[in-house]
Amino acid sequence: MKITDAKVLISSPGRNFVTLKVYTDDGIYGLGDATLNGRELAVAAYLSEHLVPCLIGRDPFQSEDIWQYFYRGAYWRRGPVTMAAIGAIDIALWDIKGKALNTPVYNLLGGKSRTGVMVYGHANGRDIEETIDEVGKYAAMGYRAIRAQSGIPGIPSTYGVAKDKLYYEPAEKGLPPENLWSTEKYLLYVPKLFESLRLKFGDDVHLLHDAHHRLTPIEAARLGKSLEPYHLFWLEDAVTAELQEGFRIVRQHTTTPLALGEVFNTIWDAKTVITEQLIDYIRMATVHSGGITHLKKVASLAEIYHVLTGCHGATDLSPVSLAAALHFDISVNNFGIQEYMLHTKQTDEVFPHTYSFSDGYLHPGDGPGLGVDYDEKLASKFPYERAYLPVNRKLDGTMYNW
Ligand code: GCO
Ligand code: MG
Repeated sequence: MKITDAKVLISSPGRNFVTLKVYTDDGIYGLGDATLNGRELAVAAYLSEHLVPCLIGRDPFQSEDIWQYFYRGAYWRRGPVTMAAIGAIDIALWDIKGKALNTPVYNLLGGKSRTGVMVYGHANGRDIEETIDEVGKYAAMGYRAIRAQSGIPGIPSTYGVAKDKLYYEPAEKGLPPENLWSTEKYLLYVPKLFESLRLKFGDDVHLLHDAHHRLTPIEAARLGKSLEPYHLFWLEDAVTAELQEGFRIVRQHTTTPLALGEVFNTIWDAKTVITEQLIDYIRMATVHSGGITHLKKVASLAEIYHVLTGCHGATDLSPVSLAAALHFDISVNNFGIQEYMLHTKQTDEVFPHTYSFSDGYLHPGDGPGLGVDYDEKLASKFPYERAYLPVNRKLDGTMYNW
C-alpha cells in the first residue's frame, strides 16, 4: 500500500480544528488531528509545506519508520508545532492500518486491557454554591470522576469557569482576552470548595482540580497539603513544568496525587518527573506528543515508575484525537483516567464517530480504524476564524501564566 496524497483541512465547527486526511492507492484514507489551540495555521503550514511532500509514496504500515523520519530525520526537533504535525500523521497512519486490516486500532496496540475508559467531566461555577450544583449534575449523568473549578471572590474571571457551562471553551475570537489573578485569594478559597464538595457528595466520587500552572512549588505544596483531607484523585498542573525539578519540592510536602503533561510534547519533557516519581499521572495528548507511536513509549517508561496515564481531552482536541486517546487508553496497562469535555453539536456533526458514553465510561466502538469520519461538505460551512487563548496578569498588572 502507498500513500498517494494528504490534505490539510481547516474548519471551525464550534471552534477551530486542523484535520489531516491521508489517502492511499487502495482507496482507504486515514484521519489525524493537528489542532494547536490559538496557533492552528502554524501546524497547518508545517504539514502542507514541509511534511506532506515527504510522505507521498511511503507505505502507511511503516508508521515507526515514518515517525523516526520526521522526528530523528529533522535537525530541528521537538516543540508543539513539530510534534502536533508528526502526531497528526501518526494518528492517520494507525487509522489506515486499522481500516486496512478491518479491526479497531486498539487491537493493533495489544488489544483491550479493560472493559471501558473511565472519564472525568468538567463542573464549574462562579462560586462554591454554583459549583456544587454543577458537580451534582455530572454525578446525575453517571460520571464517577468530576473536575471542579470555581470562580474566586475578588477576581473577575478565572481559569476553568465557563460562560457556557456544558461546553467550556477558553479560546476567543479577536485578540487575546486578559484575565486577572491572585494566588493569595485562590489558595484561601480552593480548600473551602473541596470541603463543601465532600460534605455534600461524600467520599465515593472522584474529585479532581486543575491549578493551570499558576503556583510556585512551595505554593503548590501548601495547596496539596491543605487538600489532603478531601483526598483528590489528582491536582493538575500545580506548577509550570519547564523546570521539572521544581516538582521535587511539591512532592516532599504533600500526598495529594499530582498530574502533569498537557503541554508536554516529547518523552524528554517528562523524563525527570517520571523517573524520579515526582508525579502520579502523565497527561500528554496523543496529538501534541507525536501521536500514538510516541505516547506508547511514554506510557511504557511511566509504567516502570508507577505513573499512570490521564490523557488531555479538552474541546480543542478534536474527536479524532479523542478517539486516538480512547484506543490508547483501553489498551495500555497503566491507564489511569481520560479527560472528557463535551464537544458542541456542530463539532460532533462534522466529525461523526463511534465512541459513546455510558455510566461514567467512554467506549471507543468496535469498527475498523479509529471510528471517526470528517464531513468535508458540512465543514466548509464553518470557515476558520483566528482565535486566541487568554493571557493572564497579576492584580498589579504583572504578566503571569494563564
Ligand atoms: C484541561 C486544560 C485545558 C486547556 C486548553 C488549552 O485540563 O483540559 O487545562 O482547559 O486550557 O486545552 O488549549
Ligand atoms: Mg489542564
